[in-house]
Amino acid sequence: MTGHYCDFKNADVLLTCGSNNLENHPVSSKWTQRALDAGATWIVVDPRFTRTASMADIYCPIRSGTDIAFYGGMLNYIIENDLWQHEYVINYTNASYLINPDYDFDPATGLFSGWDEETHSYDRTTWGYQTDTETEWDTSESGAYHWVEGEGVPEFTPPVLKTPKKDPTLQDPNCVWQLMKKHYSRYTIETVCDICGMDPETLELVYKTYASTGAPEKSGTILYALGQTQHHYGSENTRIMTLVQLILGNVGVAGGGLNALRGEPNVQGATDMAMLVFDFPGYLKWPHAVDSPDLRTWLEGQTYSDGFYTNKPKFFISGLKEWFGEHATLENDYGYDWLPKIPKNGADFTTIGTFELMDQGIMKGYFAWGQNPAASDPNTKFIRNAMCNLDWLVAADWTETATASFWRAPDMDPASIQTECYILPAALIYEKSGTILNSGRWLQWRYKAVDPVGGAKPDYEMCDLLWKKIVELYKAEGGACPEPILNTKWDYYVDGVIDPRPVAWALNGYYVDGTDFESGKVDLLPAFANLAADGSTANAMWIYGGFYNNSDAPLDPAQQPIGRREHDDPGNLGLYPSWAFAWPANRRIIYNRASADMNGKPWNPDRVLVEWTGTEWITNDVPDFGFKKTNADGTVEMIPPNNKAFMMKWEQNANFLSTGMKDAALPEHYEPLESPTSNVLNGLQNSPMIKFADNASVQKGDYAEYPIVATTYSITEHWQTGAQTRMCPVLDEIAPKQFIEMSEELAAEKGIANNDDVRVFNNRGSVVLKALVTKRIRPFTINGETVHQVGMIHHWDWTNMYSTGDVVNDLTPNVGDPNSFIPEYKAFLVDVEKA
Ligand SMILES: Nc1nc2c(c(=O)[nH]1)N[C@H]1C(S)=C(S)[C@@H](COP(=O)(O)OP(=O)(O)OC[C@H]3O[C@@H](n4cnc5c(=O)[nH]c(N)nc54)[C@H](O)[C@@H]3O)O[C@H]1N2
Ligand SMILES: Nc1nc2c(c(=O)[nH]1)N[C@H]1C(S)=C(S)[C@@H](COP(=O)(O)OP(=O)(O)OC[C@H]3O[C@@H](n4cnc5c(=O)[nH]c(N)nc54)[C@H](O)[C@@H]3O)O[C@H]1N2
Ligand SMILES: [Mo]
Repeated sequence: MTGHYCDFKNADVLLTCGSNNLENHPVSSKWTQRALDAGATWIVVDPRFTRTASMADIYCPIRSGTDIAFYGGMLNYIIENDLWQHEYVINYTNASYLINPDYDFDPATGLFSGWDEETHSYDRTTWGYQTDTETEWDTSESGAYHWVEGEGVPEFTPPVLKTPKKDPTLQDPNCVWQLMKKHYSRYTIETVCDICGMDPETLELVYKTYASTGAPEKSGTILYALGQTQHHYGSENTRIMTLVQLILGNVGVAGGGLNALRGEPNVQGATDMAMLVFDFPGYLKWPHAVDSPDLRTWLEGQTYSDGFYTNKPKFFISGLKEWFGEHATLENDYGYDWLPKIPKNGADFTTIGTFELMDQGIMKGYFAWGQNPAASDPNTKFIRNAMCNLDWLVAADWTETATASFWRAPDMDPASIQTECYILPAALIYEKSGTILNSGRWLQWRYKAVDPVGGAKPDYEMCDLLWKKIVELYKAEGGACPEPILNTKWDYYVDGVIDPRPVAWALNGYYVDGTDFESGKVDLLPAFANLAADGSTANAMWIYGGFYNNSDAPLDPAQQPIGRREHDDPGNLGLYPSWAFAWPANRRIIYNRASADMNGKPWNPDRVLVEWTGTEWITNDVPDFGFKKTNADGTVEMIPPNNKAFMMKWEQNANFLSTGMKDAALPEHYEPLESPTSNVLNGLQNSPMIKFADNASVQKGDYAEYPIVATTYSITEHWQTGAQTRMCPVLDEIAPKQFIEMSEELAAEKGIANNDDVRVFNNRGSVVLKALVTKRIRPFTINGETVHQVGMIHHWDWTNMYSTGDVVNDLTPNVGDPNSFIPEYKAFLVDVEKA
């Protein structure tokens, strides 16, 4: 999230699209309700009339998988009707930047320029800017980048700042604005309705209502989650929402922003910590065998030419310093060579790729640690069978999940499966302490309430036991490459016992001199601004810098910024800066410079995040821009307003057209892998970069055989695979059975009555669920034909003592997005019949 839950109350218009936030994120409703009480309008866009929709002012149905068409149409509507925020777009975005004249998008082929059929990827050169001037970093004694020359800083050639050519009148045919305008001019109301299936009046009302937030003083917020992300173009779905929010001037303002309602506790923290295969903690890039074989190539490839990421070497070297401690030195590139490198085809090691490796017998051992892929991952029948090829499987969980007992699934033959399965009993959240982050990026400390039951242990204790054994073996036997293991810093103990508080010191960062974890003496860094690239600071997660910085009480979370619980609220905007700690730097609304005009005057005087008085900045939120500087003589000077509102980009302006994504320069509509219609917007059915679609395991189904669009989702009463909630008899009593929602029309066509058992099937699997025949789902008219959609909840499997059922993921396709590798759980084809 760029904002946080409390900020919903500041919105003039709320748009929930691709989330059922009342059901899945109930606390958000407290803040959306405050907006409604203050007169806001709420729009919900969802294939079905959800519990959230029942509270909204406007409900707009949409066929699953077509959100890019919906938002592309909105962009077109806003541009055509001149409803965009001119001053914001011209000054704070790259709308005026000139793009390479060879840039092109061809609707006939559905491809952007630079497509290479052989490598099946884009060369993104033609999506880049035309350069105006080139500036080298000033590393002289008085220069801003003098630190590059410092002792201990590894040698690298700093990047050259290539300032792009611009046309502030936005008239040049090669400027981003004109290219974007042309691109979305194809997305007319009629075309969008044909693709998405809503009626033109409703669609226009949605567009008009949301576009009203283009007025400078108005703000609109978008709440989204899996309805947007779980598609093979899920990242582009997310990006097109950014385009809408930028064109309306809704990013960086109170009551605006892109608000992904996060899922599992603690998915925000896990993502920060590099749960994704291509990440290094704090959203830095993990070393790659081809792109960054050594430290120098990493530094040269990753360091930005301008903006805040010019500091990346400081974050990364401090990261290595924490990873390898005293063993990380300038001479050995701070241990860079000891980090494993992502091989050329890194996709193999994503979740979907992992099971292909298992299927091929290449991956022989598997840890399912606090996850239940035999029920939660796509194409679970294939996954169960792939698991049979494992020599061993370890499940660290508090209960015997479907994964731990995959061999016991109704369709398996245990006698023929040789996999050795272990369960490590895990303590649950109430039985251990540590940090957790909410959707708004707030770090909070959780205290242990009770001791773990039986032999269960906190996950970090299990890791520690495992780690010690591995080190012991490497010490005794050497092995192929013992250095990475033997040189890793692992001293997170208090009185000899593994403990999350020393981990917090590492996450916050500290001065290496003056710190010795083992004796408990730490010199914690005030903030990430204090990080250095010369080995003098260590930090496991630069974005957390400052959350745990009180060196006088290193063992007491309550005396740290993370432990604050004050209610002060400057500006009365729900910022609560003294409640817990929000990364980065306790900033509640990211890009908050964009909340004020070029003179630093807030667009809305009642929603002041930052304001330039003429001599200084008023700051209700922590400023997200260079707002002051310290001179050589130590005096501090305020920096007057300028156009640098997005300092995490090297341009310091937000991007509409961009080279940042692998699959498109501008988000473009493609159909889901399995779709009931053909793509009418361009000549390509699926995104050219869809991942894993050629794998035999996918078994793509066709419309002729499986004519019904299906989606999956959650309900309040259960949690994901139900491993936890189906163990609660009260929850099973409220929500005892897995159901499929279908329209009255489809039910009549198939001779199905409410509460009947229904078989749902496609090439991958077949499951039996209860029919929930409802008016909440209506048939769509898509490109002139009637198309039915159904929705299924997915909280069941064969395990559990109270409530069992079929695994809905037996039906979902194991294809993914090329940027995030998220599976396409939200749109695929099935057929149904009375069981
Ligand atoms: N009680 C409870 N709370 C939960 C969870 C739970 O299992 N139970 N899970 C947690 C987790 S891990 C997560 S990630 C979040 C998920 O939070 P949400 O994303 O809010 O939950 P979902 O129910 O998966 O899907 C949201 C909506 O997307 C709609 N949808 C389906 N396809 C499309 C589409 O193509 N476009 C659009 N616009 N909408 C579509 C569905 O009809 C559904 O109403 O919830 C978290 N909260
Ligand atoms: N069809 C379909 N499939 C989906 C989705 C969908 O919308 N549709 N949603 C997807 C999403 S967003 C998600 S996040 C995934 C979720 O997928 P999973 O994470 O595989 O599902 P959970 O049921 O949340 O499993 C979490 C497991 O962790 C255990 N656990 C809880 N606390 C702890 C702990 O402290 N330590 C340890 N070691 N274990 C613990 C629980 O008992 C449970 O077995 O499912 C995905 N699958
Ligand atoms: Mo999730």
